Amino acid sequence: MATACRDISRLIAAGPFAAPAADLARAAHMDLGHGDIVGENAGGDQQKALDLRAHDIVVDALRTAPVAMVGSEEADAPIPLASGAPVSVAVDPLDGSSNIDVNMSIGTIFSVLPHRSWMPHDASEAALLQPGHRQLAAGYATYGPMTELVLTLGRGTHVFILDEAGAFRLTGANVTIAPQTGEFAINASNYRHWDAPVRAYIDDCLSGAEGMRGRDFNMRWIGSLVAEASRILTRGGVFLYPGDQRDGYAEGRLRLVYEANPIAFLVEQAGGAASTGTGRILDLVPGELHQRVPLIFGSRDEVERVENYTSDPHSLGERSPLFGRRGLFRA
Ligand code: AFP
Repeated sequence: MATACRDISRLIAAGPFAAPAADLARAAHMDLGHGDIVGENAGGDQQKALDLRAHDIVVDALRTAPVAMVGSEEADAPIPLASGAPVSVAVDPLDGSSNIDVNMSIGTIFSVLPHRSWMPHDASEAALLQPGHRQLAAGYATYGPMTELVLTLGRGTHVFILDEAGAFRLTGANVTIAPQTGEFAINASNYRHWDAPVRAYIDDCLSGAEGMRGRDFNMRWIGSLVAEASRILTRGGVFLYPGDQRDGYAEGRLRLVYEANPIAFLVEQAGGAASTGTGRILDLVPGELHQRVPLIFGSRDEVERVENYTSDPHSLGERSPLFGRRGLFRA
């Protein structure tokens, strides 16, 4: 995966000057700009040329490793590789592709699972449908001002930066997320579609020091999960992509197997929390490879507060509608 991430980093950095690939598969994509739309994936998301190039690079790299199969956001069904190998990999080869054309940080997210050999060949997808707490490793690369690789093997979360020679060098061992935060990340344009608990939580953050939280909050939204995760690992914060009332968004936008699970593993190993809003992400048993899931992760105390807004509606009542900036009385 490190080799693949290094090669994807170089491809992205080359932008419109990327050299044609050696093999036909990539060349077929190479006459397009990174951000050109070339199709649609299993989940109905637009596929850009770079999505497919990154997918090709990852699969090619995994063919040289002891990997039984790979499940990719860019392929409807898992791809069988080395029969009898001990692990399987689930991957989002390029996350944040809506940021390609505007030169914003994007990334690759991966999850490593123990491979379970299944008798019926057509059950191969089932081998990837394991709860996230069974992951052996997880990581992501962020292709930004620096190319970083954030990795866990189940003993802490560690940060590596790609150097000029093409090696990932450890720059942060056992990074931790502060349990409290004053910064939230959510796409606020969806406010009218959120359920009441999410609206109440964000309202309270926006009410700031005059409101029930008694402190001001800052907001960030990059539109790239890996960039948000790196910021939260660095300075704390809480990320929310809840389910909402829009068609197709009842379970949010992010994918459980190759986005939420690896991020959740990394975040928990750094002392943070990752939830659907009502339960731990890593306890979920996936029903299918490309299923979506609501995702709230980051500073543990803040994730638990969001869960409380959902599980304890009475907590919504703590905030008297009669007091506060918009109430009848000034507190
Ligand atoms: P794309 O890969 O389609 O750009 O989606 C990126 C993403 O899955 C995740 O990285 C972002 O946090 C989230 O979607 C942004 O979603 P919105 O565009 O709805 O804000």
